[in-house]
Amino acid sequence: MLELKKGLDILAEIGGIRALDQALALFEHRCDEDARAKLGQIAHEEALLKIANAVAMTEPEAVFVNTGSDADVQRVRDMSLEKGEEQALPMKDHTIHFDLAQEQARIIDRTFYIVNAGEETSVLALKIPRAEAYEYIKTHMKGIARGKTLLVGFFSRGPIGAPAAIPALEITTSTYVMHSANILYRHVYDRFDQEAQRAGLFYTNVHSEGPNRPEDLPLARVFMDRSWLTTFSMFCTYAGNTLLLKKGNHRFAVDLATYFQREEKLSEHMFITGLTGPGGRVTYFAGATPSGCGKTTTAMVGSDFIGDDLAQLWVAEDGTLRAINPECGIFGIVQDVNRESDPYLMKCLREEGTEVIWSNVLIDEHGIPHWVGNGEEPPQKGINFQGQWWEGQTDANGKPIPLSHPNARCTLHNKAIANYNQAAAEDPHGVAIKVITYSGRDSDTMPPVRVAQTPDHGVVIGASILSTATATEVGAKGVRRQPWANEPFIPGPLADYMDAQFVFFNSAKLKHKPLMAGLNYFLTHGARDGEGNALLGEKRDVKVWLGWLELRAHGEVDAIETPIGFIPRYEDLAKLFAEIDKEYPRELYDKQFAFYVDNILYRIALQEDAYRKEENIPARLFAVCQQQRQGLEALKAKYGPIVSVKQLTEAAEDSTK
Ligand code: SPV
Ligand code: MN
Repeated sequence: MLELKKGLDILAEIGGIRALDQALALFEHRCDEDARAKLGQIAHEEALLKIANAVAMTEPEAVFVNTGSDADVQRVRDMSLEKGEEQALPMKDHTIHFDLAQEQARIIDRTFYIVNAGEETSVLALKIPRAEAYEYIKTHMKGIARGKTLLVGFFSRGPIGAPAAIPALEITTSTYVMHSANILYRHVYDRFDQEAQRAGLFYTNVHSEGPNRPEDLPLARVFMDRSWLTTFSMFCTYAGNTLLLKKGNHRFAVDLATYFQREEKLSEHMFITGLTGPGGRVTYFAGATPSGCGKTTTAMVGSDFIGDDLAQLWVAEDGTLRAINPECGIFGIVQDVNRESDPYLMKCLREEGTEVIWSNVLIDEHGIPHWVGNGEEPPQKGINFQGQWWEGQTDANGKPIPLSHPNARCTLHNKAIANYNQAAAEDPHGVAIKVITYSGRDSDTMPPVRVAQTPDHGVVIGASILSTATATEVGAKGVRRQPWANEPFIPGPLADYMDAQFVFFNSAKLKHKPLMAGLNYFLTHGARDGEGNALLGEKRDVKVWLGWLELRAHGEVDAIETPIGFIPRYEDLAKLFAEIDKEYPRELYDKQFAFYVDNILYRIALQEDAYRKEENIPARLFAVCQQQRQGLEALKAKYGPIVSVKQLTEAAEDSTK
């Protein structure tokens, strides 16, 4: 069980500042008048101590306090250009930032949870004993900011005042990190004290890139101190490792939901988007997708986009499920973003008027960013994540080097995106979520869409997400289990997280239960009696799968019940495809929704085997697996290993007779 404020407070121990008067004396000594005046507006003692200890530990030459004022935001941007962490591009308000070639993604091998004796973590994560982490941080972060300016920012993870919003401090020597925070998060400097009071806590993030040389990268670390809600990050720059307001604090939010707010809150790796249905109604979805599996694209399909990465969910007084986006911008993968599938995003990226930080794309001789899959004529040469690049360039193993890194990204404020519903996104009441989706990268097993019969079945869909490795993690390979697509960010044992999910979705307080659905866009021809790895579907079909769920959430379409959930009828899908001007042959439907029973059984066994290796996994998971297996085996006994939709329909009718 996790306990807050337990064990040595590493930051305070290294900083040595224990009382407010010591903090103020330090500010007097280390800060100029401007910084002192700004800090003077903050009364929250614990926050001032955190800031003072970060200053005392890192020993910067100067401190810059970012209040979020226009002048401060501009100053951070200017500093970044002066320092060289970013370069200006010809397009107004566009800059480029490069991370070292060896650090193009999250460094999962150097990312640790700091634990007290006896505290358990997810079997899929790394942990480090508190005393060891203390030694490491003391050795490497003491004085790490010498000669640099330490930037201090006050942010809110969510619309200010929302029940699930939590304030956070970002303290970093990196101007790029602070510039990114200015775009991706809401400032709360003016109301930090009240918000920290209301939320009862705040997060702290301390980062320094150090000398930013490849030779320091083996020493790079990302540490999450779960007990003190504080992150430490050093010798790295990629935002997923350094802007820990994002996934570092998300991990803490997962802990809080799992251990202290069961039945009330969830913290998920989900997009939030609204889809307009019949009569102009807007139905909100929250969807989990592993990093690099199309989460941003799915979110953009909505008419009322809210967020593309994280969702804080809670049960409101009226029994509805509500959600806010802790962020207000996107740090999105640009590979395959093009005019056809992502028109709104493309407009922001290719036309003047939006502030954009590009990272790890190719910059051509005219200063124009390019990336793989943008549907445009590629340049023959330029500068990319590894330096000079030319068409045909190969690495040490003779492998072609791509024009842009597959994890190259763009950072921009959501308000620039045409389908962003800013009023809804800023509403502290959140939006009412009616549909939850879970998807992975599954080439051969699950149908494009299925709806769980019960909350328990829904939780099991989330628990069973699989994905092939993506470029978002350094060194990741093969097919990975990605429970809830949140696995890289679940600090505690998966059993605890799973239990919290069962409790939440079955809670009597949650009077309006959301539909829980599995999505899969990645079925291939090869897996359905055809040939090759080409997909059976395409990006724009997502609108149909979501559209069908929208109707289903309002009870307006019937469905075929199967052991693994309800699947759509052909007629309903054909109508929705007609709305996007696409023919939908029955033959394609039959391929997409036929059950290859052995594949599904194999999948269930894989999940059971993996979960049996862990302690305390709720029995309900195995009960659902068992039920599904029996249903599937009965189908197989009757129809053989491949069951057509016609047979599934017949079986469903038989069972209700
Ligand atoms: C992801 O990889 O899931 C991201 C980017 O959203 S980051 O987590 O910041 O690395
Ligand atoms: Mn993400």
